[in-house]
Amino acid sequence: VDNQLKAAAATAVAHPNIALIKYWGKSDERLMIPYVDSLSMTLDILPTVTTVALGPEERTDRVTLDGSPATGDFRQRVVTFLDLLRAMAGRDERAVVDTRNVVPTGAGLASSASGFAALAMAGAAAYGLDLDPTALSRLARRGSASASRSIFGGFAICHAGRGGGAAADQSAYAEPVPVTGLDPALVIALVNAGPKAVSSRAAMRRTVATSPLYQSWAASSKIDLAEMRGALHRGDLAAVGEIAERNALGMHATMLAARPAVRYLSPDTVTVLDSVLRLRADGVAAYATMDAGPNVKVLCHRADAVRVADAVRAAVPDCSVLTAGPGPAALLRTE
Ligand code: 2P0
Repeated sequence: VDNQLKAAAATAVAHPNIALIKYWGKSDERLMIPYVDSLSMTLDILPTVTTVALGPEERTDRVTLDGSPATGDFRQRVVTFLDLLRAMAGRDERAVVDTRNVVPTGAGLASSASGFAALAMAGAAAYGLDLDPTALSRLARRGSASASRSIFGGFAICHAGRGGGAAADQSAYAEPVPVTGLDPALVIALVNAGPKAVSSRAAMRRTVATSPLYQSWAASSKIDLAEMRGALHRGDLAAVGEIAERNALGMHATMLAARPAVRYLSPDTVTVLDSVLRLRADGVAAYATMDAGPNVKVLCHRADAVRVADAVRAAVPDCSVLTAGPGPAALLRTE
C-alpha cells in the first residue's frame, strides 16, 4: 500500500530534440510506427515539466497545459495516452496531468517530443510501471514518434521498427548514439513562433499518400543515416552538417511535391538559409535544418555560435534567436 501511495504522483522533465536525419511518415498510425529511421540531438534548453497524479475520485482525466485546461486534439492525445498507460498497468484510475512547456507549442520546435517523453516517464511512474529506458522510449513513441528520442540525452537514433503489428511495436524505439570529439551548438532562428498551418500528423499522411518523391526520399534517407553515423563517430561536424542539411531539404522537397503541397518554409526561412550559405562561403561551418514549420536550426561548432547567431539576426532582424547544446536524458524528479 505504501508503495502504491508513493507511486500515485510523479513529475518528469524532458527536453526537445531536433532531428538531423528526419522522421516523416508512418507505416502504422495507430501504433505510431515511423516509415524511416531518424537521428536527433536532444537540446539543453526549453524543457517540458509534467506531473501525473492519480485521482481515484475523478470521473474523467483532467489535463492542464501551461496552467489552462487543455482542449481539443491535444487533450484527446493525452487521454488516449493515459488509456494506454492504464491498459499496460491493468489499472483504471483517472489522472490529473499538469504539463508546462517553455517551447512555443506547435511551432515546429518539438514540443510534442519533450511533452510525450515527460508524460511517458511521469505517467509510467504514477501508474506503478517499472520500465527501462528502451521500454519508456517505445511508450513515448505512442504519444509522438519523435518523443521516443527525447528519453535519451545527447544524440539518439530511433529505429523505424521491423515487420508489422506487435513486432513493429517491439522494434521501434530509440537508443543513444555514441559521439566523439564534437562540441556542437544549434542556433535556432524563430522566424515565426505562431502555431503551424498544417499539423505534422496530417502533413505526413498527405505526403506519404500523394507525394511522388516520398519513396525516393525514404531510400536516400537510409544512405544519409549510414553516413551520419560515420560522421558522428569521427566527430566530423562539416560532414554531419552537410548530411543533415541535405536530408532536411529532401524532406521538404517531398512535402512540396504532395498534392496539395505542404509548404512550411516562409520567405524569412529562405533568407536565413541564404545567410547560412554566406557563412559557409566565409569559412564558417554552419548547416541548416528545418522541421514542420518555418524556423531554421543552424548546426555549428559551439565556438562559432555567437557569430552564427549574429549573422542570422542581421539577416532577419525581427526573429528571435536561441542557442542550444546537447542536452540531458529525460529525468524523473524525486520529491
Ligand atoms: C522529426 N518531425 O524527426 C520530424 C522532422 C518534424 C519534421 O517528428 O505524428 O510531432 O506526433 O509522430 O513527432 C514532428 O512530428 O509527429 C516530427 P507525430 P511529431 O523530428
